[in-house]
Amino acid sequence: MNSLLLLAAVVVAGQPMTEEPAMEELRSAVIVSQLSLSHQTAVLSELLNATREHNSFPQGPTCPYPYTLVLDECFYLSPHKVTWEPARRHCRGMMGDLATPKHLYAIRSFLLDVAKVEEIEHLHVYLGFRDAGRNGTWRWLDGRPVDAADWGPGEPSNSKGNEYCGQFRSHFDPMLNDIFCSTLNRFLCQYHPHN
Ligand SMILES: [Ca+2]
Repeated sequence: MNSLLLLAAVVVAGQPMTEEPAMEELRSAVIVSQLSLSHQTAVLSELLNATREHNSFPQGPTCPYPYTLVLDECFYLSPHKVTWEPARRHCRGMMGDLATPKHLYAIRSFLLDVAKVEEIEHLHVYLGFRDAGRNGTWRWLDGRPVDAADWGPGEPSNSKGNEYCGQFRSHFDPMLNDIFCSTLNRFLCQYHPHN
């Protein structure tokens, strides 16, 4: 034990005095480096949390102009009135078709909002459904049958035997109506980027 202490004393005594400031500098550098690492770890941890938070609210789809996003689909409401076929041609000319919305009540909300902004009571618009065979079989343009529960009160009425085009009435509940294809209506297009 004594010889160890003696050896330590010799070693310490043998250190040139000039090395002590160097050791201090080294110690300081190590401490600074540790602090820096600790700071970087904290910053990285914050970034990781922010990324997790961002990913839990992923950015939804967006719509190209002049379409508007309603839930996860893109729609365009015409300001002018035309008959059903020109309405469809217009929609197909803008990378879409007459609308075949998945959520009719979201469309109702959208149209009621538009009506409020335009200071009108309600909106009648063409949508993408019809009785193409004129035999009472109503389908959306995407092939789905029209749900019987979506027809307005007393509809489809097929007045005078020739209402073959689909209309949406924002102030009715449910909203769908069959109407003459030659009626002038505003219309709702839906964006289909792969059409
Ligand atoms: Ca009708």
